[in-house]
Amino acid sequence: MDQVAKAEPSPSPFDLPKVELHVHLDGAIKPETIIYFGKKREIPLPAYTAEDLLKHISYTEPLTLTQFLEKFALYMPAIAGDREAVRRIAYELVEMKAKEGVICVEVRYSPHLLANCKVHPVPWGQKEGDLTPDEVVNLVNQGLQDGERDFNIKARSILCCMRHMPSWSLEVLELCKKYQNNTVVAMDLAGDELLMAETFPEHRKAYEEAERCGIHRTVHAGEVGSPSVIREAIKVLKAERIGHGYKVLEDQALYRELLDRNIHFETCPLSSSLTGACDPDFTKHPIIQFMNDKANYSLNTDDPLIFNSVIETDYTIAQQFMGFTEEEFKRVNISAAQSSFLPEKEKNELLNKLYKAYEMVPNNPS
Ligand code: PRH
Ligand code: ZN
Repeated sequence: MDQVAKAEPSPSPFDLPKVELHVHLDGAIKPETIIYFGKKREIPLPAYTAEDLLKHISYTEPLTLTQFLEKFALYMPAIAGDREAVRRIAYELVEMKAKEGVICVEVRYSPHLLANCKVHPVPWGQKEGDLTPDEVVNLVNQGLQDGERDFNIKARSILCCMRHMPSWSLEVLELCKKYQNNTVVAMDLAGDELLMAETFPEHRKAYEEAERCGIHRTVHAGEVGSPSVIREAIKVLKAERIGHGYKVLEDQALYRELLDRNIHFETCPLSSSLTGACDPDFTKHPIIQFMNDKANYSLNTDDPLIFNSVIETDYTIAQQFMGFTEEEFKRVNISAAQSSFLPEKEKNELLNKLYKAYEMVPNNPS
C-alpha cells in the first residue's frame, strides 16, 4: 500500500515512552519462533525462513476482516498446544514491546485458541493433546512475569471470548476470576463481527458476571460492524473500552454520548486499513475526527505479525497522514494510561512516569 510504504519509520515520530492497550498475543509472534516450533513438532508450515514465512502471513493490500482472520490458521497449529511455545511467545512479546519503547502493555488472547485438550474442540484441527485453557493462562502469566522482570515494563493480560464460540465464554469468565490480578486485568470479545454480530446469551452472561465481580471489560465493536454493535457493547455488555469503534461516527448521537461518557477507543491505524474496516486513505480516517474532538483513544498495533509492523509504523501513519503532533502523541498515551485496567495505585505510578518523561504538569495531580 502506497501510504504505508511511504510511511517507513525514519526518523521516529515519537521516541518517548508509550502505552499499548490493544495487541493480540497470537498476532504478535516472531516468525522465527513459529518456524522453530513447526520444525520441532513436525507441523507443516507454508515456508521455513522468516522472510518467506512472512510473505505468506503478512500482506499489504486490504482484505476483509474474515480473510484477515483466516491468516491465523497458517501458523497457529505450530504454537497451540505446546507448553514451551505458549510461555515463550508471551515472554518474547514483552521483549518486543520493550524494544519499541512501550512501558506498559495489555496483551490479549483466547486461552482456548492456544490449547489443544480434548474437552474443548481442538481449534486448529491438530492432534489432540492435554494442554487446557487454564494451563495456557498459567504459562502466559509466567512468560509475561519473566518479561516484566527482564525488560522492566508492565505487562498485563486480557482474556478473549470469541464471537463464534459462545460455549467458551463462561470458561473465560472463570479464568478471569481465577487469575484476576495475576496478570489478568480484563475480558474481551473478539472475532468476526460481520459474520457474527449477534451477542449470544452466553457472552451476555459472562459480561454481566464480569461486571459483578469487578473484572474490567472491553469489546471489539464497530470495527467493521454497525454502530449498533457498539451500542450493545456499552449498554448490554457494560464495556468500559471499545476495540476499534470507528463505525461510531455513523451514529452521531451515539458518538456524542460516548464522548460525554469518556469511553475509550482502542484504535489501530494500520490494522483498520488492512482489515477493510476503514478507507485505506489515512487522510480520511475516523481517528482524525477523534483527534479533533479530543476523544479518549489510544494508538495500537493489533496484530503486528500479520501487518508486518511495529508500533512506530502506526505512529508514523498518524504523523504523516493524520496530522499528529508531539502534543497529540503525548495526549493519547496519557489517555491510554488513564484508561488502562491497572489497579489505581499502579495506574497513578504509570501516569507519573509519563508526565515526567513528557515534561508535563499533571492535570489532576494524584
Ligand atoms: N478484530 C477482531 N478479532 C481479532 C482481531 C481484530 O482486531 N485481531 C485478532 N482477532 C482475533 C483472532 O481470531 C485471534 O485469534 C483472537 O482475536 C484472539 O487473540
Ligand atoms: Zn483486535
